[in-house]
Amino acid sequence: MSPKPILYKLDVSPGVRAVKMLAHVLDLELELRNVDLFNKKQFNPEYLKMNPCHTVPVLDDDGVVIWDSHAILIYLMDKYAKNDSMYPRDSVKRANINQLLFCDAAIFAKVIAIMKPIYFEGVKEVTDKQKANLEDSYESIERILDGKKFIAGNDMSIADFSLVATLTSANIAVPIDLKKYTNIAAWLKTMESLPYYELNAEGMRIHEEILKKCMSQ
Ligand SMILES: N[C@@H](CCC(=O)N[C@@H](CS)C(=O)NCC(=O)O)C(=O)O
Repeated sequence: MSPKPILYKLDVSPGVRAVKMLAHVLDLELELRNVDLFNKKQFNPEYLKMNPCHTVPVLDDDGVVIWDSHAILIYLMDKYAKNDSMYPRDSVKRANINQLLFCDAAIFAKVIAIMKPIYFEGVKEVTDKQKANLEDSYESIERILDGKKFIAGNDMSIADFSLVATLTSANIAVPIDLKKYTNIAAWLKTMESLPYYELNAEGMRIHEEILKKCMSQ
């Protein structure tokens, strides 16, 4: 029998939370190993050999190493899903989900550009430009969700996991106006009602605590 896939992680990371939610849905047990990003353990030579980009999450599935959360989600679906509803084999449906995963990666980059200076460089504020950048993404997501229950349509997909993790982290730095973005509000409510949503919420709360502490010191 193959060993459990190993997930190198820290729960503050949106990508980690997305992978944990999918693993839960797939009923896939992971061996969880924390990587202490706050003490720069991701720069250890051993870790860099596995992930030259020094980030979490990393999945090691019996020697198959994947170091991007979106790629991990796709891999887990292809390898472990009993049905493909969250990442259909149909090429048009798949292209739609792929573009949403890339959209998530772009929003995530905006979030990290805000968080890193606050976490590591003593910055205390989010600039107007950073706020405007995220607002632009909120507007896009609001438009994408128009007339849909989930981000890719009426079925939940892996893109919902990526985006809910990223947007709930973004919301900590630049609050999402749920009265203005009513489609986002409805979608968040749906996601929050998932029985395993705590896998996102827990890490997000830790993230919020650390961020508030950094900004008030
Ligand atoms: N595109 C990557 C980005 C992952 C990423 O940047 N993770 C952050 C944590 S939220 C990280 O590990 N940062 C540590 C570093 O850059 O050294 C993914 O989706 O997995």
